[in-house]
Amino acid sequence: MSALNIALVGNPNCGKTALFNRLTGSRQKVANYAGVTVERKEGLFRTPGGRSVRVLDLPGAYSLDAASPDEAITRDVCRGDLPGEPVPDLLVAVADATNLRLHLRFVLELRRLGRPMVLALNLMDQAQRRGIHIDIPALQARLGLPVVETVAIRRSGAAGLLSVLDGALPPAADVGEDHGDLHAQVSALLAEAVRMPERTSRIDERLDRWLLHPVFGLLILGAVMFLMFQAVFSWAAPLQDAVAGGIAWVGAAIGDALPDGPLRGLLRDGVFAGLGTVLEFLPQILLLFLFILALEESGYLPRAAFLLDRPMRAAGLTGRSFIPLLSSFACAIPGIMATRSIQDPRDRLATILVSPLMTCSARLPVYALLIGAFIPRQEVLGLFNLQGLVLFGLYAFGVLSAMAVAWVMQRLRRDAGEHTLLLELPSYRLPNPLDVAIGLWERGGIFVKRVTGVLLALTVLLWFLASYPAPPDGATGPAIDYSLAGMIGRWMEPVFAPIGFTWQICIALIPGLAAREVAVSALATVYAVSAEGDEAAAAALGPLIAADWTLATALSLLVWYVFAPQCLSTLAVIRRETNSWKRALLAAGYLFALAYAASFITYQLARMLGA
Ligand SMILES: Nc1nc2c(ncn2[C@@H]2O[C@H](COP(=O)(O)OP(=O)(O)OP(=O)(O)O)[C@@H](O)[C@H]2O)c(=O)[nH]1
Ligand SMILES: [Mg+2]
Repeated sequence: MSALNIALVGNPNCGKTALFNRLTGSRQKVANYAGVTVERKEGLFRTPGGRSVRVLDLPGAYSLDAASPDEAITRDVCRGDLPGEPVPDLLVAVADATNLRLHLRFVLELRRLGRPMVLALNLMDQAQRRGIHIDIPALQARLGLPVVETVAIRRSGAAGLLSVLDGALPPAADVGEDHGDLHAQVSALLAEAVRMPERTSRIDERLDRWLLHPVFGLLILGAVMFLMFQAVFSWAAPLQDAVAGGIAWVGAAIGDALPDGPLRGLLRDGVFAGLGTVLEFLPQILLLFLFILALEESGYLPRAAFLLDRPMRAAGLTGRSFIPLLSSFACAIPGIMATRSIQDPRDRLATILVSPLMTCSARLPVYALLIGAFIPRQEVLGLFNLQGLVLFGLYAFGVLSAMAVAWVMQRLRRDAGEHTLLLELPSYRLPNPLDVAIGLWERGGIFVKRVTGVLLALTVLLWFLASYPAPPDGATGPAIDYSLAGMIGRWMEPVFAPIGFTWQICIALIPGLAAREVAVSALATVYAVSAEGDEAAAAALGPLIAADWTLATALSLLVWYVFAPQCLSTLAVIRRETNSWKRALLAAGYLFALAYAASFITYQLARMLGA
């Protein structure tokens, strides 16, 4: 017997993906705001009764009249209009039980499709907590559909749905006497089957009074963001020291254990110097993700989007761009994907083009290395740490530049359409520590995989280039001077001399084009190979560059990293999401131009000021 095809459909943020994960045991991204899922995802599972089921998780939609690209996917799957995608045998309409007035509207619209359908009332735990009483048999009779209760975040929370799947397929929904408007029908259903307490959520109201306040709200938002960046620098420091200590110890052990020769060189100066330096930043990256994950689950993000709508409009974006841009702090790729929930195509394009300016986590190793080497770790006003302040400044610089670019783009376009921001504000929720821990584990895993995959390959390649051809007999300088990499670096040097880059930086930029954090491991490799004598090679990269570069060079490189589009995957995603090579090239071109210009100004200014 072939698998039963079911699809999870419903308004945004009702828990479709949580239910999908519960059914299939997978770990698709779940978060407490609308528009998390932007693509359909399929999974397979077997019911307790032994039936095999193929389930589709769909992007949330408010109606079948799609307004944004992600909603269009849902509409097409429900109608069977998507080529290569079979019409689902059963639609599982998912509704947030605490928000039925909104969610039942879409359920009624889906019922009009006349397909076999079951209604899953999700978030029943929350509904019960708030004293919402739902008369299931009455609702079932009124709708002419099986209705089940689910709690997607609980272990056995999908039992009711599973037993429906094990039984005979419900008949096609009856659309016979369905006319009249949806709004009136929802009111009638609610009147008959749902009893709500007077106030649905007092906590939400109280919190919103402060968090959505035009002045305090913005202040609190600023404080949250600032805390996040301070934490990344100060709280991670002890952990980082521990990691760095461990790495140094392993490095020394390798150096001692191996006989002198190419293998020792490759392992110690190539693999070890490269990977070690990047791994050192894992604690900071995890801390950043911890903040983002907790914010995502809390329900605060749509509020922040709402608060920032007005200032963002002044810059030519809207509050809708906030969540995609915030995700870009972790990585621009999910950020760019998240723009699918933006309805206006021009707003969406503007958001895509500026999202690489949000400081992604891959830049953190570069920033942290340079800040650690050049900025003293001192207290400012007895409260802040200067290194944290500089880091915050770099993030802020990225954000301000994005606003400036968006503003220019808005000037260039002619139709300045006004859309009001309609955002659903979800209930506040304390993030579940276990979920956050799992999320961290996964993202940490992705980082380590990247480090050990692409990075390792590029680092080893660079080590070969930096070590061969070997210096001639009687040569006095370090080996890299005679190598291929040395030649390439010297050949590039004139182009980058006006912005203060040394030839070693030029070499590191090449593998760094593939992914930003590779530049750090590349620098480590270049310096390890170019160091004279073992002591220098064993020393960490920070002190080496602190001795070799001027402050002006370091500042110029920091600013370069604010802009330079050194990430092939981001460019590939831009090309896919805009469906245009031209736009991907436009993004790369404008970012490189900005990077060069900004570094030039920084370097020349810093030199004038004597840095
Ligand atoms: N308390 C509780 N929380 C739930 C339940 N189901 C989902 N959630 C939470 O609700 C939020 C939204 O869940 P998602 O699964 O991302 O919702 P979605 O319907 O896939 O949302 P979109 O992809 O944006 O359409 C997350 O914070 C979940 O952890 C539930 O039954 N009870
Ligand atoms: Mg989802």
